[in-house]
Amino acid sequence: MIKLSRVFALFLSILVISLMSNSSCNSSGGGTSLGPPFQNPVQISSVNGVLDLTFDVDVFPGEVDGQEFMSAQYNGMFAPPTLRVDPGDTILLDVSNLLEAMTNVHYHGMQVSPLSPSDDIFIMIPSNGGFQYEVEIPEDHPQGLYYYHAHLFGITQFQIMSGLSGGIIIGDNLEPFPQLDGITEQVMYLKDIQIVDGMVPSEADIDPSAPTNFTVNGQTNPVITMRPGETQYWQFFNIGANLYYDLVLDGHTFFQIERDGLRQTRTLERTEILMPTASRVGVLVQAERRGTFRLRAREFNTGPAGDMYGGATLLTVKVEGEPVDNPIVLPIPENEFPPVENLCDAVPDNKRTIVFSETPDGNTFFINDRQFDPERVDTTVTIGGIEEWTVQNISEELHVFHIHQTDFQVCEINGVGQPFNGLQDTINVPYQGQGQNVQGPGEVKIAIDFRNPIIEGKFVYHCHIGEHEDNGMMAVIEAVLP
Ligand SMILES: [Cu+2]
Repeated sequence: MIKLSRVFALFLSILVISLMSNSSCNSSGGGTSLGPPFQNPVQISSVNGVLDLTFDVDVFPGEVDGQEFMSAQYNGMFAPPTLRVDPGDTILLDVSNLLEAMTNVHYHGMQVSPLSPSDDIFIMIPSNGGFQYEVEIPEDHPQGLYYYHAHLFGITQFQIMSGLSGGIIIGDNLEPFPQLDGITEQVMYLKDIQIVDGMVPSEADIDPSAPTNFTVNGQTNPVITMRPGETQYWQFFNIGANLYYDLVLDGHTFFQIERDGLRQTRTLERTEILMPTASRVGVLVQAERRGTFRLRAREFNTGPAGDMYGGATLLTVKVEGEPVDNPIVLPIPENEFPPVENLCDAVPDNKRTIVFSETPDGNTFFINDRQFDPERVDTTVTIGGIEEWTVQNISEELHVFHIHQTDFQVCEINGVGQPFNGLQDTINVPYQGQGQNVQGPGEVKIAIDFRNPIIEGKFVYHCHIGEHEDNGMMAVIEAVLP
């Protein structure tokens, strides 16, 4: 939602853009000039089953596309390390909070205990305080793309935009596919940052529609070089505060094999991938022919009461040199994918309806007519079952449903049955009246797995658009043993 206080600034910036003949403004296709060679974030791997690290959370200097800024970061990195762990490992994360505000860390998508000192988002680390997280990853944990981020109600949007989010990769998602042995794997953090007077605007002043700086791993339009016929595995992490990414790679098809830390049931061939806030997607990319190709986030509108994100070039692929001998044959045959249980086929143990709504000014957000209250339990589930939840959106902008500690399968969108592609932990919920033949609320029907006893305790489900979550669109769920 565009805040009125921002409209004038937006008008001015549009005026400036239109006056600049050779603009490379960030909100209008930014980074049109080629950036530096692409760099993966630093990786830190577990040793002997333990990943032991310390994060100093403080205000550090940063630089994006030639603009210097100061923002809250982990160890001085806007694109902090990718944590590499295996099922059965333990993450020991010692957080030292040197900010003036409180903070905490959530382990997004991971099926781990929500109890302290594990993935407990009710922990609030005070200014000049510290906390030692100990997150035990079960031996049977799915392998794929997860992430860590600040999750402190009321300032999550601000802290994530400042830089407090980074990737976690569990195990080896390519392991079932021997033909992919040894291919180049790239980590791509999709993060944007708004900079005003050398700082991220305050929580109240961030407007998701305002001009922003799109980055990949903190770089602006970095360049990846590939040989004709070469196949790479690109791991997209949408770990920014608010934005959807509607991704295209000019002249190429994405061969999607993973979503939200979970292998798909088969290769999904896509010319476009819509990544809601907080989603992760793993794709195989095969360089088609010599040339220069752009990975772009297309302009995206979240609805009549929503936001408009300008498009941007995220990175550029230069395909050059000698063609590779014997390119890998894509897509991967369906029978090579390990089987996944179809949760939509199960008879649900319980059915619930969750309603997302907001005030007409778009500044206050609700789930089932209530704003978030950490002291109240909104939903109690009995561990051991699969539940069918109907998530309704009666507002005129999109929302992103996310639940902690578990995953779900999308069974229907606006009453239309969905193909079984696998499980996920984020889903876009259409807005009211979206689509040609749809009257009434946007509606997504999902089957959620509540069988793993490790989820015992209190956690949350919410809209993962930071602005909405911070302004009330979050609820407490308690999973109890029967
Ligand atoms: Cu929302």
